[in-house]
Amino acid sequence: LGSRKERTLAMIKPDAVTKVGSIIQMVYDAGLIVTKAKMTKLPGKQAADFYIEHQSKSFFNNLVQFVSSGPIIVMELMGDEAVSAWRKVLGPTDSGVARKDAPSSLRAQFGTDGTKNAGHGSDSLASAARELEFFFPSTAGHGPTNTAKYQDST
Ligand code: DGI
Repeated sequence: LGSRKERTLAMIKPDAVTKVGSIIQMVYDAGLIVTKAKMTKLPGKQAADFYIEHQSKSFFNNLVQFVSSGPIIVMELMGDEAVSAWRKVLGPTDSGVARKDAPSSLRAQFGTDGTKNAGHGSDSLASAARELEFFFPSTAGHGPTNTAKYQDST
């Protein structure tokens, strides 16, 4: 009892890519492991697709513009309650709030404000499944249904 292995999708956003060393240290310090990782760039259309649940929000355009503004690093993390464990490492969504409420969190240390907030983590097991498939699509048995998803341009 008590041990529930999960996978989650972690993203280092463009403003924090140069901090990848410190951030991977935070992953392992939290008891999680990195099981997949890649550096890539998200064109605006794919960023909008990734954040589709927020399309009606006032901050949507800023969000999409920001995450597509430069390279990102996406990782599959694994460990006990990885979804909530990684979100605890991230800290509050707004980096200004994070600096007050969780000063050692990733967003407190490496983010700037409510938009430029250094990192992302899936918020549930269901979104983790969707987001991992988005960045690390399983090819076996899926065929053409994968064509709408992110594809590396390299
Ligand atoms: O899961 P989170 O990233 O912590 O937060 P979320 O899923 O509610 O929102 C996704 C991203 O959208 C978040 O990392 C930053 C941006 N965002 C959310 N709420 C606001 C926001 N950006 C601005 N400018 N203002 C907001 O209120």
